[in-house]
Amino acid sequence: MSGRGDVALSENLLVTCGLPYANGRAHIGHLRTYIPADAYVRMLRKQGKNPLFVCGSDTHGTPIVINAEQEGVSPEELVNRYHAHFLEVFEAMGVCFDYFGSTHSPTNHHRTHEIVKANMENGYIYPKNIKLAYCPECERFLPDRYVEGICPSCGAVARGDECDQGCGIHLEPGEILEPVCKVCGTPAEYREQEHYFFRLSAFEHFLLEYLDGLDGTPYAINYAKEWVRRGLKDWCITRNLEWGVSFPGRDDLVVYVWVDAPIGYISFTEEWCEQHGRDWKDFWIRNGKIVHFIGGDIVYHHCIFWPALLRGAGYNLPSAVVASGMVKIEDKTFSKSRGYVVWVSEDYLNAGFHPDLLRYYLLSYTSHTKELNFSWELFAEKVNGELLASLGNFIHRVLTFTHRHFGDVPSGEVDEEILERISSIIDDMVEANSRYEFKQMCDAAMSLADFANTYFQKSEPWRLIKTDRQACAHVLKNCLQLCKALAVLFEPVMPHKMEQVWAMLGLSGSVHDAKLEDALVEVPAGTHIKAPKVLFERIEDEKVKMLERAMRERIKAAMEGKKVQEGEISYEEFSKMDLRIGKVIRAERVKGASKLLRLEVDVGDSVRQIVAGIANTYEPEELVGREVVVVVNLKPAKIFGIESQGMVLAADVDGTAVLLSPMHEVGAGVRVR
Ligand code: B3M
Ligand code: ZN
Repeated sequence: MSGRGDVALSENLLVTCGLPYANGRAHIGHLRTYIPADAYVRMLRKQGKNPLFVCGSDTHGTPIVINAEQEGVSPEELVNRYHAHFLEVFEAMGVCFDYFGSTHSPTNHHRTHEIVKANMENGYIYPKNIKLAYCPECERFLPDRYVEGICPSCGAVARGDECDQGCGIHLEPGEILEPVCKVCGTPAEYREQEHYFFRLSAFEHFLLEYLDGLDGTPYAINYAKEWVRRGLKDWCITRNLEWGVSFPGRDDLVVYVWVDAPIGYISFTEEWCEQHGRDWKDFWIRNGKIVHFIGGDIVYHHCIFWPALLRGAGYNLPSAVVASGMVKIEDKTFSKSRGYVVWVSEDYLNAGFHPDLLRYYLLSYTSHTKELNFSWELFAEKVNGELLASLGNFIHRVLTFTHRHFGDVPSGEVDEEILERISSIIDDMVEANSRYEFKQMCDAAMSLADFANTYFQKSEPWRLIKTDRQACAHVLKNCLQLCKALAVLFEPVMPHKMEQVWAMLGLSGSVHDAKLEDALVEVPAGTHIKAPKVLFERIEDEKVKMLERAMRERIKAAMEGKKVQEGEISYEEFSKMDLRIGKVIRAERVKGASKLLRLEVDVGDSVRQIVAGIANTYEPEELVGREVVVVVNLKPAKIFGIESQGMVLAADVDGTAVLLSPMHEVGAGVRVR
């Protein structure tokens, strides 16, 4: 991390990034948030605004406990391993956090207790008895991902805390139907237990006002307002786990991970301030300006739950939430399990690519809130077509020509026109950065490189050197100033490469410490210019093809693996399913379950009662008399307290169920093959 402790922090400005879960390796999805946040901070530092930039490992929660159990290590060993991994990746990628902590630190345990106790004293956290899934075999309660079952809302298979394969809703403990223990497969029972709830419903009015004044990416903030308007449910904020931050006064319960994780932002501030003689309360109790950079999938937590928790304890509130768009790989939805992923170390750095090339791609590809597609072909095009052809080409030609014909930087004044151009680009970049529009920031800097190439080409120094050495020197003076300006302006985007340019210009100090106005300070006459090194290497087609092949092979392997995991079935196994045509004779809504209908279906030899998650697509009356396809030998199951004696088959069109029906009437009970 950057050793900037001695630099005075301005206006108690704090910038954070969403904390990476310490249970998996770094991938391009992480960088989608971290690189823009880093560029944002670097740009502020170039304006003399020195924010404190913190992040840290998110070390609690059921996924980590389950992963550790599967790997046969302790959760502590697992999180320490990935904490070190992320530190390495951030170092390599030039992400210059001032501090990268861990939510398992004593400071975070303490701060979490303080904030939970303050909310309890203010009446925002209260105990309540709820029914929880319990495994009689493992003799333990089953929080979150320890349990699987049926989503009460759409009937899909769901996890304890989220209907991740169906309608996507967040499930509170005790809501999932037909719970089964994920560890041993035993059907779980429901047992009463006292847990603690955060009174989120009490903050609706406050949140609507707060969100009206919140800065950041409008799309995310409007989303949050919509959720508040729909009404907020209180959150169960305790879990039956050993690993985590204990709930004050209850050593059998830990706080839900989304309580102690954001509190990590405060704890990391505290830990940095402790080391640098500052007061963390300047940021989190008094008038700090706090900017959270997050992925687009955790807006709810950062715009609703987190400000309410802070408010309930009397802390300062975030000033901005900057949510990045999601990532696609080769135009497919990002998916580690299906192989649509780019691992930062394994796939990128180990392939020999310079970190700054990927930084440039991520920042310049699209607007921060839009979806970013990564493909090796597009990556090569941007490197070869923009970095090498424009920025690298200009700098290399100017330094080579100066080295060959003058050796040192010529004396003389830089043209006013050149300085004005640089100044206007600086204004454009500062303005784009303030709106979190990093593509516009990159494009402005790249437009200076294009201007510089055109100026060099039009001035024809190779002709002037033969006819008017003085005039040639003057052109080079202007071009060297443009090289310096490009180094300063591109530093937030490509810090390593621009440090090289700074050194090739023979400039003292570091480009990291240069302020924007230094772009206008003359490159001192007489500075010796050595023969320059090539700044950007071309990415050859065969390398792209090799990388694309590796990606395809991984996707194929993942698919094979998935098939084996899901279990390919033989015809014999398929024929065990008894599929019949059924005629709907009665249909009605299920009270209290917006997505469920109760049907009575004649399947030839009997009338079956079937509960189906199709209430969003069909009115009950329109189904009576219709023929449908029914799985008649499915084990009966209780859904919303009603015994369902089979399943009607439907196509899932983006979450909407469309019933299957024979091409023409065939009669109830006919077999389907
Ligand atoms: N660890 C990662 C995620 O859901 C989660 C972020 C915590 S930020 C306080 O993106
Ligand atoms: Zn079990």
